[in-house]
Amino acid sequence: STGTTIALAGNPNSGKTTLFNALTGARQHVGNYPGVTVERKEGSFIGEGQTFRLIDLPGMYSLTAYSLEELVARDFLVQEKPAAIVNIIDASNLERNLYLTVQFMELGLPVCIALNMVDAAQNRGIEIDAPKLSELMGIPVIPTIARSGQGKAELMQATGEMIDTVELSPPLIISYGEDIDQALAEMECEIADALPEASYPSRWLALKFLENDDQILEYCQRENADLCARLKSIRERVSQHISTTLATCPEAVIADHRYGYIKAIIKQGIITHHHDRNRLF
Ligand code: GDP
Ligand code: K
Ligand code: MG
Repeated sequence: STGTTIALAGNPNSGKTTLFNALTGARQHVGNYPGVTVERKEGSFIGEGQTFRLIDLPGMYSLTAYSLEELVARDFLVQEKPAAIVNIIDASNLERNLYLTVQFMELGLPVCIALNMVDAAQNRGIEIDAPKLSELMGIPVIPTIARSGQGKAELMQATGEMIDTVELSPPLIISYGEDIDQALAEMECEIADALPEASYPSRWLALKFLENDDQILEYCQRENADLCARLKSIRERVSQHISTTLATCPEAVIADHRYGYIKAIIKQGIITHHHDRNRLF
């Protein structure tokens, strides 16, 4: 299919395929990603004045790929660089789902949130303040019910507007504490110098390197073995220090700070719990 490419991405069971079906109807086809048995679903959404090529990516929890599905989804995002990610989120599990959102934003791709399953959340007494979440995250947040198609037109409209207005979506920069921030800055400079044509943002490569991402390690080794050795020694140094002072590893510190970033946003009154009085008796 043709048109601007948009990836539908999110945790497993957030409603990606349901939303994909609602948006594409019969205009879809199914294949496989090269060399693997992971299903590749592609379709088109035809809106007013614009056509989008939609990709229903396999479910993922993290951009550090642990499963084949996650690897396929991650590779698609970093290699094919879609014009936007529509990030489908289960409104009942906001904090856990936003862990992936934050990683998309760190990669620097434009992200529009489909706050899905708002019907199920409401039934459980959970209400999310979408405009406020949008303001605090700095990205569009559109409530949807993929099962009924509710919100799908608004979602595509917001995504189209985002693509049209975002010239350059600067990657989100989270502070990971002094040790890691300093190591990241050093690594970022090394990478920018040694791999000016890299297909990933330098800071993102540095972050993945500190997170011990096998594919990224192999990539750096392949592209520039000297660089890889220097990055390894920086990581070794910061790992030693974190191990001595905090008795943990860089990956854990990075995950903690990402959750800290998300918790700080959620704390500002994003979620309201309505207690169902009837259930008390
Ligand atoms: P995927 O794994 O992200 O592709 O998720 P699916 O599209 O397969 O959906 C997982 C389950 O959630 C299915 O049973 C869907 O029918 C259901 N589902 C999807 N969207 C909604 C929604 O907005 N509201 C409700 N109540 N259920 C939904
Ligand atoms: K599923
Ligand atoms: Mg699916």
